[in-house]
Amino acid sequence: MDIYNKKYKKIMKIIKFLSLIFGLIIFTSCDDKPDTQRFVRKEIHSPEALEDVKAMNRALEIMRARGCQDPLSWYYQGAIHWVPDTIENNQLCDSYQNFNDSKEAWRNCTHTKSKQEEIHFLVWHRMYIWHFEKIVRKLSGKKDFALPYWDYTSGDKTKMSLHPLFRSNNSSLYEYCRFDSINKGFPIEGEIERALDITKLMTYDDYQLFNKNMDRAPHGAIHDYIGHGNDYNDGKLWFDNPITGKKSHDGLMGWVPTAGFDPIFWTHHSNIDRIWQKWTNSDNGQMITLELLKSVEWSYVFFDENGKKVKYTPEQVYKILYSMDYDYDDTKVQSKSKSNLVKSKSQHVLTQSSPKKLLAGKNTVVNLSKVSKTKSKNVIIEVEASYQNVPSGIYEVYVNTKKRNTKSKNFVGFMSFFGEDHAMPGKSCKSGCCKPVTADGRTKIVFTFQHPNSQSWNFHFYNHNGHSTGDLRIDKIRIKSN
Ligand SMILES: [Cu+2]
Repeated sequence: MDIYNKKYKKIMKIIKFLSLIFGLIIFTSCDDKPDTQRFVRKEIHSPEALEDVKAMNRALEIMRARGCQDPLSWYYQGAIHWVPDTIENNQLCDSYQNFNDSKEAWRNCTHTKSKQEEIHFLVWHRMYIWHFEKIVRKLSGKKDFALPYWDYTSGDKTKMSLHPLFRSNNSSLYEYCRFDSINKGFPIEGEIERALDITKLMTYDDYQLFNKNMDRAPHGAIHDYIGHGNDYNDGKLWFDNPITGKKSHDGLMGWVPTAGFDPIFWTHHSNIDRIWQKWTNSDNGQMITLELLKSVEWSYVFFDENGKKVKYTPEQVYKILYSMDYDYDDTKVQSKSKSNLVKSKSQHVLTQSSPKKLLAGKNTVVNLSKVSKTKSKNVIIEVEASYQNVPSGIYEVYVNTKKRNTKSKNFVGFMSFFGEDHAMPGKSCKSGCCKPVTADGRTKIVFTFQHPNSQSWNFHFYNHNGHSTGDLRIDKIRIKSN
């Protein structure tokens, strides 16, 4: 009996040992091949990103060699963002002469004048660059490829310069139709640096307002800068535009219909996507709701890495939006566990004024005479402006101070005009009208900011060089309860 017992214990020990080894094998093999791989988007100048930049270069070389009919070509992918309405004698794509020749999924970005579809700005671009990333992964052969991001809001001069592979003229990531300073290796500098301060942006606690203000700066500011530098209204810059085949004051990035053709576009939007996720993860951040996403109809059609069309319903977009297969090297892409703040929808006007004041010189002051009485901590400020000629440059709005400091509590926000010269001919408006106009026939634009409540409202509008204001006019300012 004793011997039997000893043998039994020995066998049990062996079984235990074997099952431990077996379990370990299963565990480690699972670890090696996770069901869902997560990709890491890296800061473009970091040593870790170098292989990804090289992979992007390889892929773009292949994509540039493919014809514009091919969804995996450089041209097709750029045209999904937008393509000029007419291109006579199109050297790069002879099957496209005007917008009637548009191919599936072309001309779909969310930068149009109506501003209705702006609610899709961050979401659509997230989906767009994600599909591009899959294509590059496949074509480059780099199985863990992730789209690098250009960290221009860091304040670090090295990070704010263009990656060498994007400015070496034998690289497929090079584009000569850019503001030459960055192609020469200088960091982003000058007046634009003010618009890259995201301090105020990160204080927003409302998705719509965050999305709107992000679109203006840093997003629009970077497009304008790469397209024309700080002072493009001077009209000194001339580019041979390879997309239109004409001379232009705009580099590719400075104009919506050509922006998607400059490879820098992808790393710019990778950073916009990262800042959005950083905000989402912060205490102030809010997720977009499905209801909001569905409030304006918009097309989500892309191509996968095999060139197959993928069409998403809003529900499908919403399902994957915060559970993407990538993270950033400093930010996790994830949904929020905290539920959205429920806000009262009953905004009402506390005070308003219709100054109809043309901006002149560096500083224009607009005073609101009436004092607003409300107990709420924050208010909404709506600045309704209009113009005949699209203004250029960046404008800073302050309240109750002459001092310019984008970190101060008097700083209201930025106004910029990227996308304002962009209508949608031949495309029926999805919602509302294409171009809101004032009673006297000027193009209207409304900037919406959140700001701490105040007893007096003396607005200061700044334009750094004072001569690019064109005929920009401040028509109305409304202070609303939040
Ligand atoms: Cu953009």
